[in-house]
Amino acid sequence: MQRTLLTLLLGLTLAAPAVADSVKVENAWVRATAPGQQVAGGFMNLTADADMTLLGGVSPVSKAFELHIMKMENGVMEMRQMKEIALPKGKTVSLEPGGLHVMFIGLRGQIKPGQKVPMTLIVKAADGKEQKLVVAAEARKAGGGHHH
Ligand SMILES: [Cu+2]
Repeated sequence: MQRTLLTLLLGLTLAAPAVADSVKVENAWVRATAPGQQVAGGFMNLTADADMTLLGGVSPVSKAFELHIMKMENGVMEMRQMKEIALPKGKTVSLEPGGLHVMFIGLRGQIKPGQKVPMTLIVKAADGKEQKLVVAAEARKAGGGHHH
């Protein structure tokens, strides 16, 4: 009996560091939309405490959720879909206008300034296990996002 308990406790202690792999999400916001608009961009800063990967996500506000990047191609700004976004240990990855972002596609309704936009990000931890990250982003006016 005692031995079983000890094994169990040791097991829990050893398992603990794997659970510590996490991603800090800061300054999450979504660009508010005009009525009838079909897509919206989402932005945030992501800092992982281990080498992790952002795989995608879901949100109740849209039918689809994609990872995108804006890139200059032959003098034209183009948007490309990304299969995943690497989150290197300790480095803040900025999703911001003109660069990496998440995109809500097939909006179920208008996103108004001040509205909270829920989403669940799916990240792959250093140990290969997938984790869900619940994020509540605030909708801001189109002109409200300043470039730094
Ligand atoms: Cu996009």
